[in-house]
Amino acid sequence: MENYYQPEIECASREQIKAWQDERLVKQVKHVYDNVPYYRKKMEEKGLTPEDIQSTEDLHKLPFLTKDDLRDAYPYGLLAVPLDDVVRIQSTSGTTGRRVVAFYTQHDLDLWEECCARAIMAAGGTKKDVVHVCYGYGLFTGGPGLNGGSHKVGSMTLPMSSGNTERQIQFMCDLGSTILCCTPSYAAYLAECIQEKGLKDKIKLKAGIFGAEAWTEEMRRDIEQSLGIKAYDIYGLTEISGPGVSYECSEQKGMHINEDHFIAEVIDPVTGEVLPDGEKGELVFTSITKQAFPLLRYRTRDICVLSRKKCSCGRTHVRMTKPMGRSDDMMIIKGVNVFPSQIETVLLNKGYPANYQIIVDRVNNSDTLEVQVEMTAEMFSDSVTKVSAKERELVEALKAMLGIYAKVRLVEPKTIARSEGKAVRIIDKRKLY
Ligand code: DLL
Repeated sequence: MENYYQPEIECASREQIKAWQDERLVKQVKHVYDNVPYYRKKMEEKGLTPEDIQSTEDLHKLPFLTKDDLRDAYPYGLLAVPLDDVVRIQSTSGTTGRRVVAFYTQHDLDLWEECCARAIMAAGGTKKDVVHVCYGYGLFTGGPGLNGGSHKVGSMTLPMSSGNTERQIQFMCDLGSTILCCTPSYAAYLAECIQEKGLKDKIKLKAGIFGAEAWTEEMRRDIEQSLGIKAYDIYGLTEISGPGVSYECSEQKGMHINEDHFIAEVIDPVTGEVLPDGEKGELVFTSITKQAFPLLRYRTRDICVLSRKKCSCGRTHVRMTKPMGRSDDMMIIKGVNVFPSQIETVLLNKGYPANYQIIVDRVNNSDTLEVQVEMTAEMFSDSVTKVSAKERELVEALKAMLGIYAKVRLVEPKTIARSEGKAVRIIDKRKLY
């Protein structure tokens, strides 16, 4: 079994990483120009030929790709190899428009699974582990990605997929799962159920690899405490391969981006200008090793900060912060920018569970914000006066964080729907008018 902790790659010198990126970028631009008429046209509109791209210093000259391009080019317009060479597709849920379909050759699947294997090893995984994957399988990349990564590590893999929480917990106890892979919101739900059933002593989990949706440090702390594990973040997106584009190491100070496969930039989302490390902006990825669906300068809409400071784990690949929100997840309420993560931070700091819903509406031409939060079982037995006092306390704390008034409604335990995949936190009724 190969070892997917690869210090010669993950701890390579910055010069070596740049040399890989320079060489692979030049090759990739030519591959795309020759095989993807849609992108060639975009380059030609800017007067560019592949010869204009000689190294990563020239990357900024290339045109961006956005989700709109993916939709325009659906389904085959960005495919860069003959269909005969494609062995798999994965797809996004398509809730905000047409689906995005990503294509993979066998080589692409191998490199994607290798990235996931690195993430599992960085979370302490070895072939002795029992990796319990309850990300969804099928078109969503979560299940297949972590499944493939776990195979590469040589761990026994439980391909549970999402749902059937009873069965998840039973297998976890019976088969001794040691590493849990799912969305953080589902991990929190599993923790709640395990606690209720009094089964905490029966589980052997030591680590969790959680991603696919935004989650705060407060939520990490809660999950770690309730499951008795170390919780690692993992990031990725279907367009760029799936989970494993970046992952946390034991230091947990940002996620290392697999820079031998992906070049990361952070740009000003309004002007498109490339920002220096340390500045907050929109993350942009260029795939430099993928064959079938090699996106150049793809705008993710995820807002984060990059750092190339040395990490004490020894890895040298650039780190990204947890996405602080998506530029398209950001709510503008009464002219103020509000991210769901700000609300989550307040709630968890005040001791509430991560079961909440944000409802935005417009009444008499003015935006309204309501936060519904589940009470804990203890709070539920409190008097009405005490509950009202708690609501007022939350209103104040949210005002201090967001700068605007939010109505708070404490609701009975277990009234907010649990999610088995990505949690739906925001109901923006303004979009329905
Ligand atoms: O969510 C891939 C994935 C699966 C990542 C399993 C991690 C674990 P998509 O469905 O295409 O792919 O959604 C991609 O999800 O642009 C982010 O906005 C968000 N996202 C992914 N990982 C994280 C994370 C998968 N760790 C979109 N923290 C991305 C915050 C995340 N947001």
